Amino acid sequence: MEKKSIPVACNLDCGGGCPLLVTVENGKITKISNNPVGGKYLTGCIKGLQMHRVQYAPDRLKKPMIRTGKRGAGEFKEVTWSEALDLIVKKMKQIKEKYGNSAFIRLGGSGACNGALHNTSSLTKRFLSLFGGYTETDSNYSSAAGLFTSPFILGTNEIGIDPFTLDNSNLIILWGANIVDNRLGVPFEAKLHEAKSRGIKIIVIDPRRTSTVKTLADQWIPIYPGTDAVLMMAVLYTLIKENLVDRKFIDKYSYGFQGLEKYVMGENDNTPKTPSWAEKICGTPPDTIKNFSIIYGETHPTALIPGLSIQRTIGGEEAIRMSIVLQTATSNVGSLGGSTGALTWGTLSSPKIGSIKVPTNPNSVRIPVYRWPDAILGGKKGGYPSDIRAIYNVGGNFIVQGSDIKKNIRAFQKVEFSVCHEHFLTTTAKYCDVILPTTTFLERDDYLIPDGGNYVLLSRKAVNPLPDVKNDYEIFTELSKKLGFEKEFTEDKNEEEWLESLLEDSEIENHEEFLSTGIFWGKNQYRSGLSDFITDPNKNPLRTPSGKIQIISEEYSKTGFSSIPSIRILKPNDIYPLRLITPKSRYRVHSQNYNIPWFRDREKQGLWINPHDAYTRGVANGEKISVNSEQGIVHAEAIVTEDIIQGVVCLLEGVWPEINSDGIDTAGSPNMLTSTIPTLPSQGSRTHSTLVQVSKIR
Ligand SMILES: Nc1nc2c(c(=O)[nH]1)N[C@H]1C(S)=C(S)[C@@H](COP(=O)(O)OP(=O)(O)OC[C@H]3O[C@@H](n4cnc5c(=O)[nH]c(N)nc54)[C@H](O)[C@@H]3O)O[C@H]1N2
Ligand SMILES: Nc1nc2c(c(=O)[nH]1)N[C@H]1C(S)=C(S)[C@@H](COP(=O)(O)OP(=O)(O)OC[C@H]3O[C@@H](n4cnc5c(=O)[nH]c(N)nc54)[C@H](O)[C@@H]3O)O[C@H]1N2
Ligand SMILES: [Mo]
Repeated sequence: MEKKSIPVACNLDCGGGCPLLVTVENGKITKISNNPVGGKYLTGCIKGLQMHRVQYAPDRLKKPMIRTGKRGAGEFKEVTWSEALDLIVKKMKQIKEKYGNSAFIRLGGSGACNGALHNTSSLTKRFLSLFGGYTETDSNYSSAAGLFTSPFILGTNEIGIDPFTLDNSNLIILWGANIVDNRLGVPFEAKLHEAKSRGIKIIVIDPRRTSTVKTLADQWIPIYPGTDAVLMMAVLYTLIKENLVDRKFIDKYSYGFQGLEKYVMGENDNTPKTPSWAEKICGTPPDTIKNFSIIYGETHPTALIPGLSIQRTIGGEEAIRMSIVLQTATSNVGSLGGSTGALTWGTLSSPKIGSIKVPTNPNSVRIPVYRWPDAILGGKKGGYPSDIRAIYNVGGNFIVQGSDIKKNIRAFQKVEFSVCHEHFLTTTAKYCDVILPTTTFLERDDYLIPDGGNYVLLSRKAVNPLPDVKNDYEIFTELSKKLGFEKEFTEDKNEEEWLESLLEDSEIENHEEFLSTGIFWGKNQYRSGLSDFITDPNKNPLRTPSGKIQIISEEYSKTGFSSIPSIRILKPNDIYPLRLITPKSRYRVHSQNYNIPWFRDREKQGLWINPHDAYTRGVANGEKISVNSEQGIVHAEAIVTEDIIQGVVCLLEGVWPEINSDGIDTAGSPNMLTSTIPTLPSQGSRTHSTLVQVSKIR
């Protein structure tokens, strides 16, 4: 019996990037464990360690398929690769000839997005650019508002912290960050446990009592979603009142504080932004706000780690601005153990290693990703830059993950042609005309560039691919050949040669060591974004008009919004009195794993609702309820729980919908309820700003 242990890197986009060891016996995976090279801090989670359940799922796609029934019906015939690829080539040529290149849109997001070579987004962009161009989906679902806003304030998006810097923190604030389930950088959870055992206080601000609250927090501060900027204003008010702002630091490193101070103290509008003022909007008791502000102002350094959640709301841009303001006012920016207050996940550079290049898109048409269905349905007449006729989807399940599922379905129904590369017959795949079965990261060699952490990993092919399944790279190579640009796509390199050249193009000097240990650690694991600026602001000014932190930004006001941080929130009303949040599940990566019973059975599916809200609606735990929003209706089971505050309900994202003949989803899929109207000016996602009503189904 042959038994091997093979190093792989988990390429699931769940906030991680973990070195794993796969035990293979007679060609079959028998175990996945942590690779000791990751040490104490780089350890896998349940999704990576149980990845064999995905690999060997009976519903993995095994053959190319062409649609035979109506779109969405799930009726396909299995075909040969040449039949499938020939049809794609024929359709792509026809559409290009008739409408031009902007008629193609690229969709795709989370699937294998951290590979150096097998990177769904880079490969698709490369292929479509060499084909002559396409309509690009700009920014991303995750962090559009944050990434848009921070450069106005800080001049850069190199703004994160390495998880190891928590060794130096004396207070840690997880502001809408559910580290235990979402990771947001692999070492964070272990580092938080260490901080806790050192006696460092950890405060979590979240509408839910999350696993992070339960296992790590000293204090849980509840808040209504989408109101973080309000709470932050009241914290700033208290810090000013209690003389806990660092005026010297503010003067030296920032621009415009006095303007914001006037606003916060109510000098312009007679409304001081006091804790009692804030309570009415964000629901947090004034004493809690006051005590929290004092602890925060008195403890240094403090790492304020925002989740991405606070900016996936209407006005999420303002929450990011204010969180930078708070860290500036308390002189925590750029110090070891502090943070900038801006997004920390994926906002520091990774060690240099080559990655497959994306040529410039010859067709410079772009639309914000959050609006892809609007762009398809609206076209040029609706004010969008192109009339889209074809969808090329790789590494995304956008019908489920995009907001407003019914709209997404209409968009897929409108186009003339759609293709996807997939592992499974997802909801999105069901609406495609051609589906190409593709490999998992366990079936190919790659390097992994994680989103949070100063290291790169080697990922070896652990098992042979299913017999008729191909790598995305291979698929695009074959299509390029048929379309006449194979040489440009491959640069005459096979996958092995690519991997050699990407490693050549890296800062890794000792290749042998990397290839045997499977890990390369960047030189410094204690980076704190903007520390150079803080050390010497004259020598290293920020790339902002003032060279300093722009608490007031005249540039920002050119976007049509206030030059000083302001407040924009979605207020509940009589028809839709409840705020719906749709966070991540611990057992899924977005919609991945939903189809695998083992993962689904780990967690109760349904709508989290507070006992008070359930009682006033006559709903008992486990009963069927209807959740309505302007966009749609979901039927689900009520999970009556104190783990969510009154006035807020929660459906975990990533549920494949089951839409009945009345247009109602009976699986509990949150994007049936969300809207594609983005937060502005970033055009970012606002999935945590949705208003709903809940009623009992009688
Ligand atoms: N297990 C798992 N982990 C993941 C992912 C996954 O699919 N599964 N996806 C990864 C990806 S791509 C991303 S972008 C990140 C996303 O990371 P986040 O956006 O931070 O994740 P969420 O789970 O949406 O929200 C985090 C927490 O914020 C709370 N919350 C929601 N709205 C608000 C609000 O307005 N204010 C405050 N204070 N709290 C709020 C939620 O209750 C939740 O506990 O996660 C990554 N990690
Ligand atoms: N309501 C609500 N909606 C949300 C969010 C939310 O918080 N609430 N979060 C948003 C966020 S932050 C994100 S990032 C998006 C994610 O949105 P998506 O990117 O659509 O998310 P996934 O469900 O992970 O889809 C990835 C798909 O890629 C496939 N895949 C995996 N590996 C490979 C591969 O190697 N090759 C190919 N060809 N395919 C592969 C998987 O099978 C899966 O179907 O969702 C967004 N949607
Ligand atoms: Mo994301």
